[in-house]
Amino acid sequence: MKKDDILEEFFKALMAHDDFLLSCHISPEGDAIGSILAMESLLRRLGKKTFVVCEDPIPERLRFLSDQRWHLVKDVNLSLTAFKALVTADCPTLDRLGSVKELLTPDTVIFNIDHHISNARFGLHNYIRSDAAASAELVLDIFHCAKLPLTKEEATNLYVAISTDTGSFKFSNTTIHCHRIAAELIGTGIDIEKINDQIYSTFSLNKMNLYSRLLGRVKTSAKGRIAWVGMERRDLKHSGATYEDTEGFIDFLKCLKEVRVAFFMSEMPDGKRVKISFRSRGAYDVNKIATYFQGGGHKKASSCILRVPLKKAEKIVLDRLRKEFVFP
Ligand SMILES: [Mn+2]
Repeated sequence: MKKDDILEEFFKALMAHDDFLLSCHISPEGDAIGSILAMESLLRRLGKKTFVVCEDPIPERLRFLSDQRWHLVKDVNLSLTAFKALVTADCPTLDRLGSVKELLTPDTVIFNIDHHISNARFGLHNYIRSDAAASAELVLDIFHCAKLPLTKEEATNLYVAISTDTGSFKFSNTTIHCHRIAAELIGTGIDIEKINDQIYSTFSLNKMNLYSRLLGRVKTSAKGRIAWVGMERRDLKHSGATYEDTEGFIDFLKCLKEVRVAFFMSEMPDGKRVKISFRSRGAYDVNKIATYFQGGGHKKASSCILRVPLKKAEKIVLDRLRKEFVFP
């Protein structure tokens, strides 16, 4: 089926339902949040009953998006019988919904909107395009289908989604189409200076202090082609920073001139697991590394979790990188 036919059919199926639960993956980021909030608004404007529920809250730096509609699964007593349909966005598997998955019944009709190449196509209706830089591109397609002009709030949600998934229109997934979409969104009159400042350039002093500790500890190998930092729980305690504050540190680490692969290891709250984020430059596919450790993501940005102490995680990851990649 052609892309347009798939979209039309997806939209038609959506319109056949009246009540929607909307959700995305645990630890939601810009694309998941922006896509779900815009989708919720679209369905509501079309006269549908909607309810957004997620395992985790919107992170602090994205709290300027309208979060009054964002409900945590632990706070709501949902008898799902009222909701016959579920819309997911940016969620590659049902397991990534976390405890929201437990709200589903065998009869729940699932609408799955995503751009992950690894998407498990778990929906009865799937609108998946791995050529899209963000799931929000697909949500915008649905707006076009509905022939609804975007409100400023919806445009802000979609702009944040695409901006964050393309690293502020800098990653290699940024296409002409992304810029055309950005132009359409900016055309609604959204304040991109304010949005960008809030997403990328607003640090607390505690976050600065955390970065300062971590930057004093950068390690490199393979003539600087690999760079990494390990963060212990006590780094957060000493700096007063939060896990959320560590987001973006990996992109900073990748700035090192010679680096081809950078990784950031973060000791998790239980002290028993380590979350590892990868970034790469050039042809190095770090999705392969993350997938090897049962994680995932994209070619140049991925992550996984290892159930070992920090020191051991460092050794395991370095061994894998040296096995998988040849560094000039
Ligand atoms: Mn995404």
